Amino acid sequence: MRRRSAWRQIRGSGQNRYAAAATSRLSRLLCAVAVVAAAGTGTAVQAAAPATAATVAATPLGQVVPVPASVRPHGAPFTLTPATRIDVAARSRAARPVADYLAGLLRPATGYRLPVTAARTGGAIVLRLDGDRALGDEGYRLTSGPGGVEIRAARPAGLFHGVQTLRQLLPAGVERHVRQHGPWTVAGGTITDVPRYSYRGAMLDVARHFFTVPQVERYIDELALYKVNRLHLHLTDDQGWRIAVSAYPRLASYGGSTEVGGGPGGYYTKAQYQQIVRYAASRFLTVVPEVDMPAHTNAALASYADLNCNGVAPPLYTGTKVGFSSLCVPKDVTYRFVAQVLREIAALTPGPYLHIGGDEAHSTKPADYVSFMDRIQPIVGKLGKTVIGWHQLTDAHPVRGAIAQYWGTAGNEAKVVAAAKAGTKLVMSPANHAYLDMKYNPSSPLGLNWAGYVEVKDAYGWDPATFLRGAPASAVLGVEAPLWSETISTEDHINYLAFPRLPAIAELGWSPAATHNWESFRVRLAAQGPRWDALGIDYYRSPQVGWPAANR
Ligand code: NGO
Repeated sequence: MRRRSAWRQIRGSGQNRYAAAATSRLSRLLCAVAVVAAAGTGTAVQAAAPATAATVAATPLGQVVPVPASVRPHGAPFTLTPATRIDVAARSRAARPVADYLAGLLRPATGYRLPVTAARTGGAIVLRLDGDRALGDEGYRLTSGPGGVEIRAARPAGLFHGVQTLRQLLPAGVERHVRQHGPWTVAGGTITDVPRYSYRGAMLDVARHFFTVPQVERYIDELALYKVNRLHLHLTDDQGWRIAVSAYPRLASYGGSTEVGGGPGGYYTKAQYQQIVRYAASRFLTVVPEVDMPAHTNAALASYADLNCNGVAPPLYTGTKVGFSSLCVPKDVTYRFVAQVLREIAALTPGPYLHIGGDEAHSTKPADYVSFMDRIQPIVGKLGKTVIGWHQLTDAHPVRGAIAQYWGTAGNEAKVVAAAKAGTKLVMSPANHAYLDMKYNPSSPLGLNWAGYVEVKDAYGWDPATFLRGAPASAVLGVEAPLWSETISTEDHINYLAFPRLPAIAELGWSPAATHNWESFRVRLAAQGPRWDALGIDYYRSPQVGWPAANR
Protein backbone atom coordinates (compact mmCIF):
# COMPACT_ATOMS: atom_id res chain seq x y z
CA MET A 1 0.00 0.00 0.00
CA ARG A 2 2.79 2.39 0.83
CA ARG A 3 4.36 1.79 -2.54
CA ARG A 4 1.12 2.56 -4.30
CA SER A 5 0.64 5.78 -2.44
CA ALA A 6 4.13 6.87 -3.43
CA TRP A 7 3.15 6.40 -7.04
CA ARG A 8 -0.06 8.27 -6.64
CA GLN A 9 2.04 11.11 -5.31
CA ILE A 10 4.18 11.20 -8.44
CA ARG A 11 1.30 11.02 -10.82
CA GLY A 12 -1.12 13.24 -8.99
CA SER A 13 -1.11 16.97 -8.78
CA GLY A 14 -0.05 17.15 -5.13
CA GLN A 15 2.71 19.68 -4.83
CA ASN A 16 5.27 19.96 -2.09
CA ARG A 17 6.11 23.56 -1.55
CA TYR A 18 9.30 24.79 -0.06
CA ALA A 19 10.44 28.29 0.39
CA ALA A 20 13.45 28.66 -1.86
CA ALA A 21 16.64 28.63 0.14
CA ALA A 22 18.21 31.89 -0.54
CA THR A 23 20.97 34.30 -0.15
CA SER A 24 19.90 37.76 -1.19
CA ARG A 25 21.27 37.53 -4.76
CA LEU A 26 20.02 34.07 -5.16
CA SER A 27 16.57 34.79 -3.89
CA ARG A 28 16.14 37.32 -6.68
CA LEU A 29 17.16 34.64 -9.09
CA LEU A 30 15.08 31.83 -7.73
CA CYS A 31 11.36 31.96 -7.71
CA ALA A 32 9.74 33.00 -4.48
CA VAL A 33 8.39 29.54 -3.98
CA ALA A 34 10.15 26.42 -5.17
CA VAL A 35 7.81 23.68 -6.19
CA VAL A 36 9.67 20.47 -6.02
CA ALA A 37 9.45 16.78 -6.43
CA ALA A 38 5.85 15.97 -7.06
CA ALA A 39 4.75 18.78 -9.30
CA GLY A 40 3.43 17.49 -12.58
CA THR A 41 1.86 18.73 -15.73
CA GLY A 42 -0.13 15.57 -16.26
CA THR A 43 0.63 15.62 -19.97
CA ALA A 44 -0.09 12.20 -21.44
CA VAL A 45 2.63 10.67 -23.58
CA GLN A 46 3.64 7.18 -24.52
CA ALA A 47 6.38 5.54 -22.53
CA ALA A 48 9.62 5.29 -24.43
CA ALA A 49 10.33 1.68 -23.57
CA PRO A 50 9.17 -0.93 -23.85
CA ALA A 51 7.31 -0.14 -27.05
CA THR A 52 4.13 -1.72 -25.73
CA ALA A 53 4.05 0.37 -22.56
CA ALA A 54 0.83 1.99 -21.51
CA THR A 55 0.25 5.69 -21.70
CA VAL A 56 1.85 7.45 -18.73
CA ALA A 57 2.38 11.04 -17.68
CA ALA A 58 5.50 12.92 -18.79
CA THR A 59 8.07 13.08 -16.03
CA PRO A 60 6.94 15.90 -13.75
CA LEU A 61 9.29 18.85 -13.95
CA GLY A 62 10.62 18.49 -10.38
CA GLN A 63 11.10 14.75 -10.46
CA VAL A 64 14.86 14.97 -10.51
CA VAL A 65 17.65 13.83 -8.18
CA PRO A 66 19.16 15.98 -6.72
CA VAL A 67 15.99 18.03 -6.44
CA PRO A 68 16.46 21.46 -8.03
CA ALA A 69 16.43 24.63 -5.94
CA SER A 70 13.41 26.01 -7.75
CA VAL A 71 10.86 24.32 -10.00
CA ARG A 72 8.01 26.19 -11.67
CA PRO A 73 5.86 24.01 -13.96
CA HIS A 74 3.98 26.05 -16.53
CA GLY A 75 2.82 25.87 -20.10
CA ALA A 76 2.85 23.05 -22.60
CA PRO A 77 5.62 20.47 -22.93
CA PHE A 78 8.32 20.13 -25.58
CA THR A 79 8.60 16.99 -27.67
CA LEU A 80 11.74 16.12 -29.58
CA THR A 81 11.25 15.36 -33.27
CA PRO A 82 13.53 13.96 -35.97
CA ALA A 83 14.18 17.59 -36.92
CA THR A 84 15.29 18.74 -33.45
CA ARG A 85 18.69 20.42 -33.34
CA ILE A 86 21.01 21.12 -30.46
CA ASP A 87 21.95 24.76 -30.85
CA VAL A 88 24.94 26.43 -29.30
CA ALA A 89 24.12 30.11 -29.02
CA ALA A 90 26.39 32.71 -30.60
CA ARG A 91 29.35 33.59 -28.35
CA SER A 92 28.79 30.36 -26.38
CA ARG A 93 31.53 28.34 -28.07
CA ALA A 94 32.67 26.82 -24.81
CA ALA A 95 29.26 25.16 -24.72
CA ARG A 96 30.12 23.05 -27.74
CA PRO A 97 31.60 20.05 -25.85
CA VAL A 98 28.53 19.95 -23.62
CA ALA A 99 26.29 20.05 -26.70
CA ASP A 100 28.26 17.18 -28.27
CA TYR A 101 27.98 15.23 -25.02
CA LEU A 102 24.21 15.79 -24.95
CA ALA A 103 23.86 14.72 -28.56
CA GLY A 104 25.86 11.59 -27.78
CA LEU A 105 23.50 10.80 -24.92
CA LEU A 106 20.29 11.29 -26.89
CA ARG A 107 21.09 9.93 -30.36
CA PRO A 108 21.19 6.15 -29.76
CA ALA A 109 17.79 5.78 -28.09
CA THR A 110 15.91 8.46 -30.05
CA GLY A 111 17.45 7.52 -33.37
CA TYR A 112 17.34 11.24 -34.25
CA ARG A 113 20.24 13.02 -35.93
CA LEU A 114 20.27 15.88 -33.42
CA PRO A 115 22.89 17.94 -35.24
CA VAL A 116 24.85 20.38 -33.11
CA THR A 117 24.52 23.73 -34.85
CA ALA A 118 24.82 27.48 -34.32
CA ALA A 119 21.64 28.89 -32.85
CA ARG A 120 18.64 29.57 -35.02
CA THR A 121 15.15 29.92 -33.68
CA GLY A 122 12.62 27.40 -32.42
CA GLY A 123 12.36 23.65 -32.36
CA ALA A 124 15.64 23.12 -30.65
CA ILE A 125 17.51 22.43 -27.47
CA VAL A 126 19.55 25.60 -27.01
CA LEU A 127 22.62 25.86 -24.78
CA ARG A 128 23.65 29.39 -23.83
CA LEU A 129 26.58 30.64 -21.79
CA ASP A 130 25.17 34.11 -21.18
CA GLY A 131 23.31 33.11 -18.02
CA ASP A 132 22.98 35.35 -14.97
CA ARG A 133 26.29 35.56 -13.10
CA ALA A 134 24.40 34.79 -9.89
CA LEU A 135 24.10 31.23 -11.20
CA GLY A 136 27.77 30.93 -10.27
CA ASP A 137 30.13 28.29 -11.65
CA GLU A 138 27.66 25.43 -11.53
CA GLY A 139 24.12 26.79 -11.58
CA TYR A 140 21.78 26.79 -14.58
CA ARG A 141 18.30 27.75 -15.66
CA LEU A 142 16.28 25.34 -17.78
CA THR A 143 13.18 26.56 -19.60
CA SER A 144 10.95 24.15 -21.47
CA GLY A 145 7.97 24.91 -23.67
CA PRO A 146 6.44 23.88 -27.00
CA GLY A 147 9.17 25.76 -28.91
CA GLY A 148 12.07 23.95 -27.32
CA VAL A 149 14.27 23.67 -24.26
CA GLU A 150 16.79 26.32 -23.33
CA ILE A 151 19.55 25.72 -20.80
CA ARG A 152 21.34 28.84 -19.70
CA ALA A 153 24.36 29.08 -17.43
CA ALA A 154 27.26 31.37 -16.70
CA ARG A 155 29.85 28.59 -17.02
CA PRO A 156 30.10 25.27 -18.92
CA ALA A 157 29.79 23.24 -15.69
CA GLY A 158 26.37 24.81 -15.15
CA LEU A 159 25.27 23.79 -18.64
CA PHE A 160 26.51 20.28 -18.00
CA HIS A 161 24.48 20.03 -14.79
CA GLY A 162 21.46 21.41 -16.66
CA VAL A 163 21.93 18.66 -19.23
CA GLN A 164 21.80 16.06 -16.43
CA THR A 165 18.48 17.54 -15.35
CA LEU A 166 17.15 17.46 -18.90
CA ARG A 167 18.25 13.85 -19.17
CA GLN A 168 16.24 12.90 -16.09
CA LEU A 169 13.17 14.72 -17.44
CA LEU A 170 13.18 12.48 -20.52
CA PRO A 171 11.83 8.92 -20.29
CA ALA A 172 14.27 6.39 -18.80
CA GLY A 173 14.51 4.62 -22.16
CA VAL A 174 16.65 7.49 -23.38
CA GLU A 175 19.54 5.84 -21.52
CA ARG A 176 19.43 2.75 -23.72
CA HIS A 177 21.95 2.23 -26.48
CA VAL A 178 19.51 1.02 -29.11
CA ARG A 179 16.61 2.82 -30.65
CA GLN A 180 13.46 3.05 -28.51
CA HIS A 181 9.97 4.26 -29.18
CA GLY A 182 9.21 7.83 -28.15
CA PRO A 183 7.66 10.22 -27.80
CA TRP A 184 10.48 12.11 -26.09
CA THR A 185 8.63 14.73 -24.13
CA VAL A 186 9.90 17.22 -21.56
CA ALA A 187 7.32 18.85 -19.26
CA GLY A 188 6.89 22.63 -19.65
CA GLY A 189 8.20 25.10 -17.11
CA THR A 190 11.30 26.65 -15.58
CA ILE A 191 13.94 25.18 -13.29
CA THR A 192 16.48 27.46 -11.65
CA ASP A 193 19.15 25.56 -9.84
CA VAL A 194 22.37 26.20 -7.94
CA PRO A 195 24.30 23.87 -5.64
CA ARG A 196 24.28 24.14 -1.86
CA TYR A 197 27.95 23.06 -1.63
CA SER A 198 30.90 23.46 -3.96
CA TYR A 199 32.49 20.13 -2.93
CA ARG A 200 30.31 17.14 -3.80
CA GLY A 201 32.51 14.10 -3.87
CA ALA A 202 32.65 10.36 -4.21
CA MET A 203 35.65 8.25 -3.27
CA LEU A 204 36.66 4.97 -4.85
CA ASP A 205 39.17 2.73 -3.07
CA VAL A 206 41.21 1.27 -5.92
CA ALA A 207 43.82 -0.06 -3.47
CA ARG A 208 42.02 -2.89 -1.64
CA HIS A 209 40.80 -4.12 -5.00
CA PHE A 210 42.04 -2.61 -8.22
CA PHE A 211 39.57 -1.16 -10.72
CA THR A 212 40.50 -0.63 -14.36
CA VAL A 213 40.30 2.64 -16.28
CA PRO A 214 37.03 1.69 -18.02
CA GLN A 215 35.52 0.69 -14.67
CA VAL A 216 36.47 4.03 -13.17
CA GLU A 217 35.16 5.86 -16.22
CA ARG A 218 31.84 4.15 -15.89
CA TYR A 219 31.60 5.22 -12.27
CA ILE A 220 32.46 8.78 -13.35
CA ASP A 221 29.53 8.71 -15.79
CA GLU A 222 27.23 7.56 -13.02
CA LEU A 223 28.48 10.26 -10.66
CA ALA A 224 27.92 12.94 -13.30
CA LEU A 225 24.25 12.01 -13.56
CA TYR A 226 23.86 13.15 -9.94
CA LYS A 227 25.96 16.32 -10.28
CA VAL A 228 28.89 14.98 -8.23
CA ASN A 229 31.94 17.12 -9.00
CA ARG A 230 34.88 15.49 -7.17
CA LEU A 231 36.32 12.00 -7.66
CA HIS A 232 38.62 11.06 -4.79
CA LEU A 233 40.83 8.10 -5.71
CA HIS A 234 42.29 6.20 -2.74
CA LEU A 235 45.42 5.19 -4.66
CA THR A 236 47.55 3.53 -1.99
CA ASP A 237 47.02 1.28 1.00
CA ASP A 238 48.48 -1.75 2.74
CA GLN A 239 47.22 -4.10 0.05
CA GLY A 240 48.32 -2.22 -3.04
CA TRP A 241 50.04 0.79 -4.59
CA ARG A 242 48.09 1.75 -7.70
CA ILE A 243 49.99 4.50 -9.49
CA ALA A 244 53.33 4.46 -11.28
CA VAL A 245 56.04 6.63 -9.70
CA SER A 246 59.11 6.97 -11.96
CA ALA A 247 61.64 7.38 -9.14
CA TYR A 248 60.28 4.37 -7.26
CA PRO A 249 59.22 1.86 -9.92
CA ARG A 250 58.78 -1.04 -7.50
CA LEU A 251 55.87 0.74 -5.79
CA ALA A 252 53.64 -0.12 -8.72
CA SER A 253 55.37 -3.17 -10.20
CA TYR A 254 55.70 -5.00 -6.88
CA GLY A 255 53.56 -3.02 -4.44
CA GLY A 256 50.70 -3.08 -6.94
CA SER A 257 50.96 -6.77 -7.72
CA THR A 258 48.25 -8.05 -5.42
CA GLU A 259 45.07 -7.03 -3.57
CA VAL A 260 42.69 -8.21 -0.84
CA GLY A 261 42.23 -11.95 -1.16
CA GLY A 262 45.45 -12.36 -3.19
CA GLY A 263 44.19 -11.44 -6.66
CA PRO A 264 46.49 -9.92 -9.28
CA GLY A 265 45.95 -6.26 -8.32
CA GLY A 266 47.20 -3.76 -10.86
CA TYR A 267 48.18 -0.13 -11.18
CA TYR A 268 47.66 2.88 -13.42
CA THR A 269 50.51 3.97 -15.64
CA LYS A 270 50.94 7.73 -15.66
CA ALA A 271 49.16 7.85 -19.01
CA GLN A 272 46.25 5.83 -17.65
CA TYR A 273 45.92 8.06 -14.59
CA GLN A 274 45.94 11.09 -16.89
CA GLN A 275 43.27 9.43 -18.99
CA ILE A 276 41.07 9.15 -15.87
CA VAL A 277 41.76 12.78 -15.01
CA ARG A 278 40.80 13.88 -18.55
CA TYR A 279 37.69 11.75 -18.62
CA ALA A 280 36.63 13.11 -15.24
CA ALA A 281 37.23 16.68 -16.50
CA SER A 282 35.03 15.99 -19.52
CA ARG A 283 32.24 15.25 -16.99
CA PHE A 284 33.20 18.30 -14.89
CA LEU A 285 34.68 16.23 -12.07
CA THR A 286 37.99 17.11 -10.44
CA VAL A 287 40.19 14.17 -9.41
CA VAL A 288 41.47 14.21 -5.81
CA PRO A 289 44.38 11.74 -5.58
CA GLU A 290 45.13 10.23 -2.18
CA VAL A 291 48.43 8.83 -0.99
CA ASP A 292 47.59 7.52 2.49
CA MET A 293 50.37 8.13 5.06
CA PRO A 294 52.01 7.42 7.50
CA ALA A 295 49.85 4.31 8.10
CA HIS A 296 48.17 2.17 5.44
CA THR A 297 51.60 1.93 3.79
CA ASN A 298 52.48 -1.77 3.78
CA ALA A 299 52.61 -1.92 -0.03
CA ALA A 300 55.27 0.83 -0.06
CA LEU A 301 57.16 -0.67 2.89
CA ALA A 302 57.19 -4.05 1.13
CA SER A 303 58.55 -2.47 -2.04
CA TYR A 304 61.44 -0.49 -0.50
CA ALA A 305 63.21 -1.89 2.57
CA ASP A 306 64.79 1.54 3.25
CA LEU A 307 61.45 2.99 4.20
CA ASN A 308 61.25 0.67 7.24
CA CYS A 309 62.81 1.69 10.56
CA ASN A 310 64.47 -1.74 10.81
CA GLY A 311 65.51 -1.75 7.15
CA VAL A 312 63.60 -4.97 6.50
CA ALA A 313 60.81 -5.09 3.92
CA PRO A 314 57.66 -6.85 5.17
CA PRO A 315 55.80 -9.26 2.87
CA LEU A 316 52.95 -8.04 0.71
CA TYR A 317 49.60 -8.04 2.53
CA THR A 318 46.26 -9.34 1.26
CA GLY A 319 44.14 -9.27 4.45
CA THR A 320 41.81 -6.54 5.67
CA LYS A 321 43.24 -5.47 9.04
CA VAL A 322 44.08 -1.79 9.48
CA GLY A 323 46.56 0.17 11.58
CA PHE A 324 49.60 -2.14 11.53
CA SER A 325 51.94 -0.31 9.15
CA SER A 326 53.80 2.98 9.39
CA LEU A 327 56.39 4.88 7.43
CA CYS A 328 59.53 5.46 9.52
CA VAL A 329 59.04 8.95 10.94
CA PRO A 330 62.62 9.65 12.16
CA LYS A 331 64.34 8.71 8.87
CA ASP A 332 65.13 11.43 6.32
CA VAL A 333 64.68 9.00 3.47
CA THR A 334 60.98 9.01 4.36
CA TYR A 335 60.62 12.68 3.47
CA ARG A 336 62.60 12.37 0.23
CA PHE A 337 60.19 9.58 -0.66
CA VAL A 338 57.08 11.57 0.26
CA ALA A 339 58.27 14.68 -1.59
CA GLN A 340 59.10 12.74 -4.75
CA VAL A 341 55.86 10.76 -4.79
CA LEU A 342 53.74 13.85 -4.20
CA ARG A 343 55.72 15.84 -6.80
CA GLU A 344 55.09 13.21 -9.48
CA ILE A 345 51.40 12.88 -8.67
CA ALA A 346 50.92 16.65 -8.44
CA ALA A 347 52.47 16.99 -11.90
CA LEU A 348 49.81 14.67 -13.32
CA THR A 349 46.93 16.31 -11.49
CA PRO A 350 45.46 19.63 -12.67
CA GLY A 351 43.03 19.85 -9.73
CA PRO A 352 43.95 21.84 -6.63
CA TYR A 353 44.01 19.02 -4.06
CA LEU A 354 46.41 16.39 -2.72
CA HIS A 355 44.91 14.04 -0.14
CA ILE A 356 47.58 12.77 2.26
CA GLY A 357 45.45 10.35 4.29
CA GLY A 358 46.52 10.40 7.91
CA ASP A 359 43.90 7.96 9.23
CA GLU A 360 44.37 5.06 11.63
CA ALA A 361 48.06 5.53 12.40
CA HIS A 362 47.75 3.07 15.27
CA SER A 363 51.34 1.90 15.06
CA THR A 364 52.85 5.37 14.80
CA LYS A 365 53.61 7.00 18.18
CA PRO A 366 51.28 9.99 18.73
CA ALA A 367 54.21 12.45 18.85
CA ASP A 368 55.67 10.92 15.68
CA TYR A 369 52.29 11.24 13.98
CA VAL A 370 52.14 14.95 14.75
CA SER A 371 55.69 15.55 13.59
CA PHE A 372 55.11 13.56 10.39
CA MET A 373 51.86 15.30 9.42
CA ASP A 374 53.33 18.70 10.28
CA ARG A 375 56.38 17.98 8.13
CA ILE A 376 54.58 16.71 5.04
CA GLN A 377 51.82 19.34 4.80
CA PRO A 378 54.26 22.09 3.68
CA ILE A 379 55.47 19.76 0.91
CA VAL A 380 51.94 19.83 -0.50
CA GLY A 381 51.86 23.62 -0.19
CA LYS A 382 55.15 23.98 -2.08
CA LEU A 383 53.64 21.96 -4.91
CA GLY A 384 50.88 24.57 -5.10
CA LYS A 385 48.22 22.19 -3.85
CA THR A 386 45.68 22.22 -1.04
CA VAL A 387 46.08 19.63 1.74
CA ILE A 388 43.19 17.26 2.37
CA GLY A 389 43.51 14.67 5.12
CA TRP A 390 41.20 12.38 7.04
CA HIS A 391 40.05 14.22 10.14
CA GLN A 392 42.84 12.76 12.31
CA LEU A 393 44.88 15.51 10.65
CA THR A 394 43.38 17.71 13.39
CA ASP A 395 45.45 15.72 15.95
CA ALA A 396 48.41 17.49 14.33
CA HIS A 397 48.38 21.12 13.17
CA PRO A 398 46.43 21.58 9.93
CA VAL A 399 48.14 24.19 7.78
CA ARG A 400 46.21 27.25 6.67
CA GLY A 401 43.72 26.28 3.99
CA ALA A 402 43.83 22.56 4.85
CA ILE A 403 40.67 20.49 4.56
CA ALA A 404 39.78 17.74 7.02
CA GLN A 405 37.60 14.92 5.79
CA TYR A 406 35.34 13.93 8.68
CA TRP A 407 34.59 10.19 8.79
CA GLY A 408 33.49 9.78 12.41
CA THR A 409 30.09 8.64 13.57
CA ALA A 410 29.47 10.53 16.83
CA GLY A 411 29.48 14.12 15.59
CA ASN A 412 31.21 15.43 18.73
CA GLU A 413 34.95 15.03 18.04
CA ALA A 414 36.43 17.96 19.98
CA LYS A 415 39.65 18.37 18.02
CA VAL A 416 37.85 18.46 14.72
CA VAL A 417 35.37 21.01 16.07
CA ALA A 418 38.21 23.16 17.42
CA ALA A 419 40.08 23.00 14.10
CA ALA A 420 36.91 23.96 12.22
CA LYS A 421 36.46 26.95 14.53
CA ALA A 422 40.06 27.91 13.82
CA GLY A 423 39.54 27.89 10.04
CA THR A 424 40.09 24.30 8.86
CA LYS A 425 37.46 23.45 6.26
CA LEU A 426 35.48 20.22 6.42
CA VAL A 427 34.30 17.65 3.93
CA MET A 428 31.64 15.57 5.62
CA SER A 429 31.65 11.76 5.24
CA PRO A 430 30.14 10.46 8.51
CA ALA A 431 30.64 6.71 8.21
CA ASN A 432 27.23 5.81 9.65
CA HIS A 433 25.53 7.82 6.88
CA ALA A 434 27.90 8.47 3.97
CA TYR A 435 30.04 5.30 3.76
CA LEU A 436 28.80 3.40 0.73
CA ASP A 437 30.68 0.28 1.86
CA MET A 438 28.53 -0.28 4.93
CA LYS A 439 26.03 -3.13 4.57
CA TYR A 440 22.43 -2.05 4.10
CA ASN A 441 21.22 -4.64 6.60
CA PRO A 442 22.52 -7.84 8.26
CA SER A 443 21.85 -9.93 5.15
CA SER A 444 23.60 -7.65 2.63
CA PRO A 445 25.93 -9.87 0.59
CA LEU A 446 28.59 -7.15 0.33
CA GLY A 447 30.02 -4.54 2.64
CA LEU A 448 31.26 -4.05 6.19
CA ASN A 449 29.32 -3.08 9.30
CA TRP A 450 31.76 -1.47 11.71
CA ALA A 451 29.76 1.79 11.53
CA GLY A 452 26.42 -0.03 11.59
CA TYR A 453 23.97 -0.74 8.80
CA VAL A 454 23.22 2.11 6.43
CA GLU A 455 19.84 1.86 4.74
CA VAL A 456 18.81 4.46 2.17
CA LYS A 457 16.94 6.47 4.77
CA ASP A 458 20.09 6.61 6.94
CA ALA A 459 22.19 7.73 3.98
CA TYR A 460 19.73 10.57 3.37
CA GLY A 461 18.82 11.38 6.97
CA TRP A 462 21.43 13.86 8.17
CA ASP A 463 22.47 17.44 7.60
CA PRO A 464 26.07 18.18 6.59
CA ALA A 465 25.84 21.63 8.17
CA THR A 466 24.93 20.44 11.66
CA PHE A 467 26.22 16.85 11.95
CA LEU A 468 29.43 17.89 13.69
CA ARG A 469 27.99 19.70 16.68
CA GLY A 470 29.70 22.98 17.47
CA ALA A 471 31.50 23.27 14.14
CA PRO A 472 30.48 26.40 12.24
CA ALA A 473 28.26 25.64 9.26
CA SER A 474 30.51 27.95 7.22
CA ALA A 475 33.41 25.49 7.71
CA VAL A 476 31.59 22.83 5.70
CA LEU A 477 32.76 22.77 2.09
CA GLY A 478 30.59 19.83 1.20
CA VAL A 479 30.08 16.10 1.35
CA GLU A 480 31.72 12.96 0.06
CA ALA A 481 30.52 9.37 -0.23
CA PRO A 482 33.50 6.99 0.20
CA LEU A 483 33.34 3.50 -1.30
CA TRP A 484 35.99 1.28 0.30
CA SER A 485 36.68 -1.93 -1.54
CA GLU A 486 37.61 -4.63 0.97
CA THR A 487 34.53 -6.64 -0.09
CA ILE A 488 34.02 -5.52 -3.69
CA SER A 489 35.90 -6.26 -6.91
CA THR A 490 33.51 -5.81 -9.86
CA GLU A 491 31.47 -3.06 -11.49
CA ASP A 492 28.26 -4.73 -10.32
CA HIS A 493 29.58 -4.67 -6.76
CA ILE A 494 30.29 -0.95 -7.05
CA ASN A 495 26.79 -0.32 -8.35
CA TYR A 496 25.08 -2.46 -5.75
CA LEU A 497 26.62 -0.51 -2.88
CA ALA A 498 26.47 2.91 -4.54
CA PHE A 499 22.86 2.71 -5.67
CA PRO A 500 20.62 3.99 -4.24
CA ARG A 501 22.79 5.59 -1.54
CA LEU A 502 25.09 7.64 -3.76
CA PRO A 503 22.18 9.75 -5.10
CA ALA A 504 21.14 10.39 -1.47
CA ILE A 505 24.53 11.87 -0.59
CA ALA A 506 24.61 13.73 -3.91
CA GLU A 507 21.29 15.36 -3.08
CA LEU A 508 22.54 16.43 0.36
CA GLY A 509 25.47 18.07 -1.41
CA TRP A 510 23.48 19.82 -4.11
CA SER A 511 19.95 20.65 -2.96
CA PRO A 512 19.00 23.49 -0.59
CA ALA A 513 18.52 22.39 3.02
CA ALA A 514 14.90 23.61 2.83
CA THR A 515 14.07 20.91 0.29
CA HIS A 516 15.19 18.08 2.57
CA ASN A 517 12.24 15.70 2.82
CA TRP A 518 12.39 11.91 2.90
CA GLU A 519 8.95 11.37 1.38
CA SER A 520 9.77 13.61 -1.55
CA PHE A 521 13.18 11.99 -1.96
CA ARG A 522 11.96 8.39 -1.93
CA VAL A 523 9.37 9.16 -4.60
CA ARG A 524 11.95 10.80 -6.85
CA LEU A 525 14.44 8.01 -6.10
CA ALA A 526 11.89 5.34 -7.03
CA ALA A 527 11.56 6.99 -10.43
CA GLN A 528 15.31 6.46 -10.97
CA GLY A 529 14.88 2.66 -10.91
CA PRO A 530 13.89 2.32 -14.58
CA ARG A 531 16.81 4.61 -15.52
CA TRP A 532 19.26 2.37 -13.65
CA ASP A 533 17.78 -0.64 -15.42
CA ALA A 534 18.30 1.10 -18.75
CA LEU A 535 21.88 1.92 -17.77
CA GLY A 536 22.59 -1.64 -16.65
CA ILE A 537 23.10 -0.55 -13.03
CA ASP A 538 22.44 -3.45 -10.66
CA TYR A 539 21.16 -1.69 -7.56
CA TYR A 540 19.87 -2.62 -4.12
CA ARG A 541 16.07 -2.81 -4.16
CA SER A 542 15.61 -1.18 -0.77
CA PRO A 543 12.20 -1.94 0.74
CA GLN A 544 12.18 1.67 1.96
CA VAL A 545 11.70 2.94 -1.58
CA GLY A 546 8.46 2.40 -3.45
CA TRP A 547 9.93 1.13 -6.71
CA PRO A 548 7.65 0.86 -9.73
CA ALA A 549 6.24 -2.67 -10.04
CA ALA A 550 8.64 -3.69 -12.81
CA ASN A 551 11.59 -2.69 -10.65
CA ARG A 552 10.87 -4.62 -7.50
C1 NGO B 1 37.95 3.42 7.57
C2 NGO B 1 39.40 3.15 7.29
C3 NGO B 1 39.61 2.44 5.95
C4 NGO B 1 38.62 1.32 5.77
C5 NGO B 1 37.21 1.85 5.93
C6 NGO B 1 36.18 0.77 5.78
C7 NGO B 1 38.98 5.32 7.00
C8 NGO B 1 39.14 6.76 6.71
N1 NGO B 1 39.95 4.48 7.25
O1 NGO B 1 37.79 4.71 6.96
O2 NGO B 1 40.92 1.96 5.86
O3 NGO B 1 38.76 0.76 4.48
O4 NGO B 1 37.02 2.46 7.18
O5 NGO B 1 34.88 1.22 5.98
